[in-house]
Amino acid sequence: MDVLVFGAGSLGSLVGGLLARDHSVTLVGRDPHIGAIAADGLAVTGAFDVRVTPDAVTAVPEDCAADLAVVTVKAHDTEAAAVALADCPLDAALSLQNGMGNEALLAEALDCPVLAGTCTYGALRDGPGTVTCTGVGEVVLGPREGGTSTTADAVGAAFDSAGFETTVAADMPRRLWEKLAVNAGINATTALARIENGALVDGPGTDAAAAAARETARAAREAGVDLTDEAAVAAVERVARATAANTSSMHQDVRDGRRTEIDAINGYVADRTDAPVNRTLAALVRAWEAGRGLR
Ligand code: KPL
Repeated sequence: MDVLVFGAGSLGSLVGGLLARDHSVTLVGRDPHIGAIAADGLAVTGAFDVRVTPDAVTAVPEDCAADLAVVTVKAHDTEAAAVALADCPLDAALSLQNGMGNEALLAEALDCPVLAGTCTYGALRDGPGTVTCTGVGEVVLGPREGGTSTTADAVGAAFDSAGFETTVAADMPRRLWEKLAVNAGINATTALARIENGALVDGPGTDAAAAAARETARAAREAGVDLTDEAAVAAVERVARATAANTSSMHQDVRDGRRTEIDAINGYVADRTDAPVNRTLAALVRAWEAGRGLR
């Protein structure tokens, strides 16, 4: 498959790097990371040990036709991604982003089926031209409204052949809410406490993470999606364990002084239900962003 990965941050680099083992991949991202990949290739370390040589560019190329665009930008950059990809002849697009509503934004702009996806691989970018896989999770993808499609099956087969733990799912709306519960539990808590994901398996932050996940499950049920408190809390524990060595994406954002995805994660939950834990986590991360002039 010809695959365009839009957003070569930590997760996009890991996904693009692993896909490049079996597919023709173009990574779209920022310098100096992209310049280093264009010059010397991309090293994927940690749970993998591979060097691949995908095309690497800082803007969507003129000839951007692809079988698949994988969107991995931060939730607040989805609109910009949709604009950048709007004129590309694509057979399919797949969002592997945190937060809710990304697929709908992409579908408004793109003239191809847009699949929903979740990815629980831990990814850490430690320097230009390298990405470390700090935990092997799972890629789950499928039609964004649920059900089955031949496009989802073909994209699932492409991830599978590149060695990803892959599930093609018919219940993506529920899966997206479950992933939101994982991010609501892990991301802000690890960012505020400056801890790795594994510290939430059994530590002083575990109850706060579980409470944020339970509130997310309630918001899901109020939106008509059947996600139990137990399933949401179990998903947080499972992902914290599988990605124990990972610095969550929000922790990386705070560490590096960047705007976070707080609005699309804990803020999204707090806007939808009575969610004191998510409201507090969102307020604290927003206070940090405001202090840094990031909002
Ligand atoms: O999605 C993630 C993130 O950090 O944004 C997890 C799966 C929690 C891995 O850290």
